[in-house]
Amino acid sequence: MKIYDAIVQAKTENRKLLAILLDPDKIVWENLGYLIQKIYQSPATHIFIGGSHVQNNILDELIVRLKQKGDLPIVLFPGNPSQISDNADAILFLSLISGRNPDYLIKHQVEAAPILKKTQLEIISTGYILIESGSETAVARVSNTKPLDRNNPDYAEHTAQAGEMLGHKLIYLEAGSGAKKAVPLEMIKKVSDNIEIPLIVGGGIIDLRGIQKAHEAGADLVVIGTAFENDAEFFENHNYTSKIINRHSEI
Ligand code: 1GP
Repeated sequence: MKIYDAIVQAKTENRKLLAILLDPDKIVWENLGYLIQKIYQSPATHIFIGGSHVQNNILDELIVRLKQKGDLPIVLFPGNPSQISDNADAILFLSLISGRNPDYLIKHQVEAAPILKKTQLEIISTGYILIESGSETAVARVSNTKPLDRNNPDYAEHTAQAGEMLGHKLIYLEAGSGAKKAVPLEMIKKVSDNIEIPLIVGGGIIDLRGIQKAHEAGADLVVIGTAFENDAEFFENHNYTSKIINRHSEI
């Protein structure tokens, strides 16, 4: 089954999904074996890979190592068109629809198109919406865009709806990696209640309760990056009760 179809099916069945985000630039390579072991022992259903300055050779090696040890779907979450590896299973083909910078709305996508045409990657068009999170995040700085007001869920809803009408297959509400404040739960609920396509939420979620709350508010897939990066035992010794799909199932 295609990765996107499986996400839609999980949404239909109200099975919640969880992605661990790996930034190859931040990985301590000596510890990679241990890190991979912890990923496959965790409740994660997907592995996302992305970062700001990733080199392709590092990306390829990381994916090969991950695939040697397990079979979670590996989804590229690229910061720019150089971060494409045919070894992955899919790519979130992002358009930063909260921003007004044409480079991140369409220019990078035009550059990536001929590269993607040569790969077997499943391409998942994603409306990417950056939400203000208490201080400037790397994604706001690099993209040179202004995040949406975190106190205006209506505007986030309309932005997500426009993304859906434009044909995006996923909406990603992003507070930014290492954000001080995660996406407000009220905003997650408002957006989730008013779009049909699956909703990804990430940025600034630091504990299992935060994952669970985002799921309960309506996120179909939650992304956890920094917290796992800082502590590979993040998922251990916690009583996580949200309905995360078992990683050994068909996804
Ligand atoms: C960033 O949403 C992801 O793009 C994850 O953010 O690193 O804060 O978990 P964190």
